[in-house]
Amino acid sequence: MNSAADDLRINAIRFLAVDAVQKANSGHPGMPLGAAATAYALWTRHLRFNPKDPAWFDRDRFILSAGHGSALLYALLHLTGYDLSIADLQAFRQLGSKTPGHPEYHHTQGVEVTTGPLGQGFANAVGFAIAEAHLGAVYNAATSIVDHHTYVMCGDGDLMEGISSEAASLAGHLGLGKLIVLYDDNKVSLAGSTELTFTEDIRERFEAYGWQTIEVGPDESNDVDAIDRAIALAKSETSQPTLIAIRSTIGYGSPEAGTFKTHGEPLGKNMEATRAALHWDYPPFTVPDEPAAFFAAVGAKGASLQAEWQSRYDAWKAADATLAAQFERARDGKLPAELPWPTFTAENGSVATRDAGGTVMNAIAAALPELVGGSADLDPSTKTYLKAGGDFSVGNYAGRNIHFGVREHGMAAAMNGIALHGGLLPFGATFFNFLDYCKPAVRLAALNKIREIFIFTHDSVFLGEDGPTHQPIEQLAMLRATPNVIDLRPADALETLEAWKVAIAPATGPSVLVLSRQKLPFLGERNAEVSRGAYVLHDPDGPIDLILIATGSEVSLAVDAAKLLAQRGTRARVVSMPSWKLFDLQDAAYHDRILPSDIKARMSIEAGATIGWSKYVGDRGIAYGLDHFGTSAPAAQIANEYGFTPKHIADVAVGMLANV
Ligand SMILES: Cc1ncc(C[n+]2csc(CCOP(=O)(O)OP(=O)(O)O)c2C)c(N)n1
Ligand SMILES: [Mg+2]
Repeated sequence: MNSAADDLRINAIRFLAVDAVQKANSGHPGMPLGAAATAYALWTRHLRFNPKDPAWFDRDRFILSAGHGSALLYALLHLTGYDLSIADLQAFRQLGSKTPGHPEYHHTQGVEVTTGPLGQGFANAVGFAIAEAHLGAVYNAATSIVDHHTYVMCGDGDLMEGISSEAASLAGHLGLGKLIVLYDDNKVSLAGSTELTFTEDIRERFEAYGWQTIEVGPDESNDVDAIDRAIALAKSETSQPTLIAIRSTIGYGSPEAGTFKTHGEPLGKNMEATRAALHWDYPPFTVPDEPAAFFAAVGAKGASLQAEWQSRYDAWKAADATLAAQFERARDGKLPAELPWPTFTAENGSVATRDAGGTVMNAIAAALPELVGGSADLDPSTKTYLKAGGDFSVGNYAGRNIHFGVREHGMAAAMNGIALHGGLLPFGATFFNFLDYCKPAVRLAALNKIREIFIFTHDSVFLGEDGPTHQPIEQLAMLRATPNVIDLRPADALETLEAWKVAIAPATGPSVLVLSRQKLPFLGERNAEVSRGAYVLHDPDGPIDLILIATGSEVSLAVDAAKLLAQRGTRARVVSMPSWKLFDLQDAAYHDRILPSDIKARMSIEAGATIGWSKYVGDRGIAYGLDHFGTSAPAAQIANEYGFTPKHIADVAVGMLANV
């Protein structure tokens, strides 16, 4: 049984949330009404946070995976003293407000990660917990400076999404004991009862993954002490993640409680009845004095929690200034002044860019300890294993190679969590075609403006025999169309090195390295200006007749075609364009220097979808690519079949010249 004070405070959360939804005439009241007691127990009795310093490094992380319940989170942030006013709540879902429809990382203090696409927050949380475990193993010494929990609130929808299975399986395997999921088990989702869709035994499912599971029954779902006990039990289990299933009632208090009708519509005509049922006699957006003072005190406790940590931190820092300097540099997202970059010369011969990438990563790894990551069971192929890094595993959380298993989506979402936790720079690798298996998380990395590195190898039909199921066609176009993503498709080992320099730099979104399976010739010692997106690789003697623009493995093909053209008396410039996004960021003068506006005969060459290339080749030019699926055959046969040969390219270019 709750005290009257507890009930009043829980109602304060509930009604701030539903009043915000009502005023916006848009949003989701059901989840906040049903899950407020859970949130209350967690936030007032367990969560360690400091509203006055939302970036306190050792705070517990709270992730609302059920992002549609944003009003619940905003109510908690307001009440506990974050920078979120009643006016902000009243501006819920309005243009430019701090209270967007779903929680957005860059908009609202206290929001750890943007959520809304169901399942993502759950999988992000696994990354947060990985980061905590790794940093603790690396940096904690006599004193622990990284020692906190990752809490998630999720709903049925999160656990229905496939990504939660990947992430939960990984978390169980890795024994992430400080990960605690509060599952709002209300047996209703947007369109109806879960009887329609979702009837497996969730606890058995999670136990099979290696989780501890706890249930808070229907009679206890608003009982603060019962929820409190469950959380305490979850914390006491340190070798397994915990799922607490709280058998709650969606829309609690509303005449339509327990039905999907409360999920995503303002209470409207049911508002008065809901207020009456929960004995809430206050006008909209009113917080009575006692709850206001109570929540303020809970928030204020954060300052002393942080101060206590700070004194431990100071002692830790004094004991090992070098380690502390490394920690703080990585925490602040800064790079070392110098890194031991490898060099590539003609003597290296032909090198697949995936191999060059592996060489670069391994060369800088020791000097860049924040670089952690892995692949979706492909590192022998993606060449992304850090040879001296050790494996992140139970008993060795200091390991830097994370074996994500065949779980691309879970991998990418976990990377987002690792990056947003702070202190680390994650990478993740798979075949380029399997970008499709992690696209939703890549998109959120872009929306969150996360600095992290995706490494996609086997980047075109020239991967050969595995055939069209594995050969990417439309993936480059998709990445280039995604805001904030930096596309990088280097042409040789030297460009791969330069691409890595771009990728680790503090950026406004993820970098994507698109690398070849096949060997590519060294294109000469030069200033490979990957950071400017495109540069002139080769210029003919005398005035330019036409420009060949190519990316990645097609750049050497363009060079060979230019040589053939020269023999025929046609003077071709070759532009290597490893990144559209970076080129587009350059000024008009640079654009005109690389692609002079008076030269209309321009041909792009790329073994992928041609959509978008017209912006560089213009309406007189030709975009040469692949607007169909590939085929299973050795790469040389594929090149012949699709006309990716110097002779054919030269012929097409000459034909273009005739028509300009
Ligand atoms: C990937 C994805 N698919 C669909 C939706 C749309 N959607 C938002 S909430 C929801 C139902 C979620 O059900 P549940 O998690 O049980 O939340 P509850 O209704 O209990 O609040 C759906 C389908 C979404 N946000 N993300
Ligand atoms: Mg539900």
